[in-house]
Amino acid sequence: MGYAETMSVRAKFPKEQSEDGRFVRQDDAFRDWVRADGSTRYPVASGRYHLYVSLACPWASRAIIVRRLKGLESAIGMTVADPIRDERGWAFREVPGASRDPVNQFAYLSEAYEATDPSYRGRVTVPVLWDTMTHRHRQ
Ligand SMILES: N[C@@H](CCC(=O)N[C@@H](CS)C(=O)NCC(=O)O)C(=O)O
Repeated sequence: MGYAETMSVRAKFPKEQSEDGRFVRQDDAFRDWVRADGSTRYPVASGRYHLYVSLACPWASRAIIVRRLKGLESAIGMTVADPIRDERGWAFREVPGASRDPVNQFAYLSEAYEATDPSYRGRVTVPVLWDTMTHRHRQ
């Protein structure tokens, strides 16, 4: 007998629950590639992209590690969100280990999603790679 059959569970993310109660992660809505060969609209360019992360997130931590290992810290800026979240989601504020957003002055990461696609209704997640030229973000 599965977990969903034995307990009445209210899903944290109802839109991401299958009929039989399993968590089905939302697809990335903004996935693209930064490439040097001209095959995408996102060329390799120092200073063009900015990474928004939370140190509390394993996916974001992976992006932070790759940025360090590839020696990209001076080419890609990074802003860390407050790990303590309320219902408004990831926030950029002056608290220990986090900071305000020096690039777009976003108070909340949701503003990056709103700027990219005002009709987006999914969850607002880190990491986000922001393109300062097109003013759009990639996940
Ligand atoms: N699509 C992202 C997902 C990352 C993700 O789930 N991040 C979590 C933190 S670990 C998040 O931001 N969650 C915010 C929320 O669900 O409201 C990826 O694979 O990089």
